[in-house]
Amino acid sequence: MRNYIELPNNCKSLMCKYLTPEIYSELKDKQTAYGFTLDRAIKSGILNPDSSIGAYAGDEESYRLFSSLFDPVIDEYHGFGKDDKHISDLDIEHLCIEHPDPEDKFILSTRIRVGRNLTNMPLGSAITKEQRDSVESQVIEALSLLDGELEGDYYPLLNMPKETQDRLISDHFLFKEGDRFLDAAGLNRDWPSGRGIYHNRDKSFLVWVNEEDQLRIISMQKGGNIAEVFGRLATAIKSIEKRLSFSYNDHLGYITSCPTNLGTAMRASVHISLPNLSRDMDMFQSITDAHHLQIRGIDGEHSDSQGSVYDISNRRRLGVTEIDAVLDMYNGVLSLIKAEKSMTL
Ligand code: ADP
Ligand code: DAR
Repeated sequence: MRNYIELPNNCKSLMCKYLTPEIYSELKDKQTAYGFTLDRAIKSGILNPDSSIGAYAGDEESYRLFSSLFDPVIDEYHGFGKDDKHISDLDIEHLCIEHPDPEDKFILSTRIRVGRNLTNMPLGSAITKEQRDSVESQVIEALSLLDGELEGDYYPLLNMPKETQDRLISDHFLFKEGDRFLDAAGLNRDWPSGRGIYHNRDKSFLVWVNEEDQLRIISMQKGGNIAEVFGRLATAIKSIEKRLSFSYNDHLGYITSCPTNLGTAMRASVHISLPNLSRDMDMFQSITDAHHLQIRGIDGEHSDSQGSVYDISNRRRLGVTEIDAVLDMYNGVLSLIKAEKSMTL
């Protein structure tokens, strides 16, 4: 066991910022009931100095046992203190919004997802192959009971034809493979065993199994009917929660592998075309900053935008409700569309 930690020189992450030699010395010999250690929590950030966060939890206990590191990381990312309480609200009646782009001039598609992990199980970085396969079986069983619009089938990644997998990824339905951050965090161990995707007939409702979190519950469709996408997701979560118990506490909300997803674990996004506004990225960024939004490329995290189409989503996930998170995105999209219209030649 090392008595010190040598952080990478060009390390940009919050983990590097807050992992002082004193905190490393305090935490280095501790391990959770599932045997998860500080060294495993920070491995992704050590091997990937360009990480923004640089640490993953191996279980719910990690956030308590390694709180000297996780608390300042969570506070800086979410603006959420160690004594703050999280409140969840998935009641569709509380989302009073209009269609932001009724003529479908700007918004190509809308997607809202939440991450979930099962209680009484370690998270992906600490889980064993047997436990992960058990999670897959429990989730398949719970999803098989869905009916109506949510009815669908589960497709294991194991033995999935490569062309099927590639098409699902390129069509924005399936997670990518080989993310180096997840790899270094131990989240890709035993790949592809235990991983797969459930979806309904028109792929408007999907569930990823055992990627970064044990479930990513996803509602998505063409166009900008944000209320409809949220309603489908809220209904699905309520149905699935009748059969599965999700890891949650009143401080951190829904427990996730990455601290950025704690709380609501929700990312509400649109793919939106902004050819005029994207000529003034300072103005573009000022609008997204004002509404606590992230700008991403359209092929998932760490991808570049294509042409003038951007993935715009909420950044705040902890200390806000699911309704607040969707409203962050909704209000930001209204402002972006207003700015785009004002710049139309
Ligand atoms: P996550 O929300 O899990 O972080 P990513 O950003 O990695 O997801 O994206 C996962 C997949 O979902 C990618 O293929 C991405 O293109 C797709 N995606 C994300 N948002 C949208 C959207 N609004 N419309 C269509 N596809 C989307
Ligand atoms: N790549 C890791 C995690 C950043 C947030 N994205 C997630 N959780 N997919 C980093 O520290 O940059």
